Amino acid sequence: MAERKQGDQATGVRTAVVTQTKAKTQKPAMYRVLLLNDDYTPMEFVVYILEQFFNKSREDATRIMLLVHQHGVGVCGVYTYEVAETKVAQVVDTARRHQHPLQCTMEKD
Ligand code: TYC
Repeated sequence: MAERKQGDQATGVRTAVVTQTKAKTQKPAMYRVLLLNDDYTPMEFVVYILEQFFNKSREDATRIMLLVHQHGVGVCGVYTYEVAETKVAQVVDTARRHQHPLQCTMEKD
């Protein structure tokens, strides 16, 4: 009879070691895009911004706009860094072209 390796001498049960390696991909850091309230930007313009750049329905856009109006700040969406940066730039650029003081910023989620 062939000699058995250590570990299965008594029982004949063979064991194996399984090592789990760390996933090579990392989830990208995400950033919240925030709208800030002010006293001058028309409500309808804020709703338009939320529909146009954040793909919100009129109902969701109105709800977010009112939330910002009442609380001073609100989240429009959560995106990767480059997408969030682009959205902030589009909002600020569009607001300035329409001569509205609307402020939009981003922060790490
Ligand atoms: N407070 C503005 C008004 O009364 C409306 C407004 C809402 C402005 C949200 C900015 O992010 C904003 N016309």
